[in-house]
Amino acid sequence: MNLNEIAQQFSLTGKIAEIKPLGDGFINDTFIIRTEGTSPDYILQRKNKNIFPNVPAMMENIRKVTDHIRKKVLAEGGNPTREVMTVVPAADGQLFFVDDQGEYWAVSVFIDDTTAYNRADSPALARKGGEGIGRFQAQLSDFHEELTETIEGFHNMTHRFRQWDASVRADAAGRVKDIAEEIGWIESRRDKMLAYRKLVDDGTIPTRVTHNDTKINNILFDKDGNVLCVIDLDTVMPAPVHNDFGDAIRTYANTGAEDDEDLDRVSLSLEMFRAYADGYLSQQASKLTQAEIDWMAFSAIYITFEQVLRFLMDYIDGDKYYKIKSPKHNLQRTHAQFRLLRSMEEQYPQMCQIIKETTENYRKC
Ligand code: GN1
Ligand code: MG
Repeated sequence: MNLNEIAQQFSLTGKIAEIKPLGDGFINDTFIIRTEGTSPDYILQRKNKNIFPNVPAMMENIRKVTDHIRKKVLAEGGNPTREVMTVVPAADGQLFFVDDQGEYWAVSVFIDDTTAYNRADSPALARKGGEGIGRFQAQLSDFHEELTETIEGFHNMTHRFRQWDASVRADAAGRVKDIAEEIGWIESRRDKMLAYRKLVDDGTIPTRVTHNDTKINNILFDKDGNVLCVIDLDTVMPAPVHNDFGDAIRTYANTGAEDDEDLDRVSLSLEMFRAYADGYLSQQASKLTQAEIDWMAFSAIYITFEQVLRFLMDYIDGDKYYKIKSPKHNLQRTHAQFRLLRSMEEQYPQMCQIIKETTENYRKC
């Protein structure tokens, strides 16, 4: 089936004018469906079934979460067609369509007049981004329906190390012998990372409903620079709030690119860190527990470490998970994310101080 035939399986209004690739996600394939006249445009996605083993359950998660947020937006007098994703069902009422190759497709309404960024270009934008994720988490704070874990142990380091040990042992692509140094980066931090996870497992750090993939390009900003809508909801699951904070800092506060070939461009910007933290804590400081606040700065280290591990593990596995643009792309990503991790480790005391001051500031209000 071609893209046009697939798009026609969904309940679209308007006649399809064209379908073109969109964005640069690493997992799903994304297209925009342009329609004629005044009908809305749509986002068409081939969901990666190798990575999401239960796409129907994932779409059901997204339906529940977007229904919940839509009610909140309506109650606040907002615009429900722009401030939350709208999933478009297939003609048979299902939230997905399976094509003749067994591939899973889903459609949502395209929200126009928005901007997506790959990096925060100003502290003002970082502040708005933090505020937007703080609001997103707050909107879901009273969401109590069941959610499926769409990717097992997504940010669970115990699980990640289990996968890691198996990958290194299997050495599927024969690359382990060339990356002893990089493997050492992972091993030397193993205990520290597992110690954090223990606090989640024993309940010291609570679990709430979080996004889990808050890199900056998963957020749509309006023309005034405010967060309009949080997209890419495939990984919304119960998890510590830290995942969203840490993953956002990994992109908002990186002075270089995620896969920068010039490592000297990569570092953590404390200015962006402060701005994002300020926006986030303006929404959440009074709602989080002290343990959540105490581990907030560390979460940037944790998630960036996890990203180093995941990129390197995919390199070891022979590039099975992430889309790559060159043969050593996953290794390049590993190096760039490790440089960011080192920069965070060096500035960790300052990061902690910023979280402390900002929290006190908002708790006083
Ligand atoms: C993937 O799909 P995308 O590009 O938004 C990945 C994230 C990684 C990110 C790295 C489901 O996000 O976990 O942090 O790439 N998503 C999944 O940039 O694995
Ligand atoms: Mg994305």
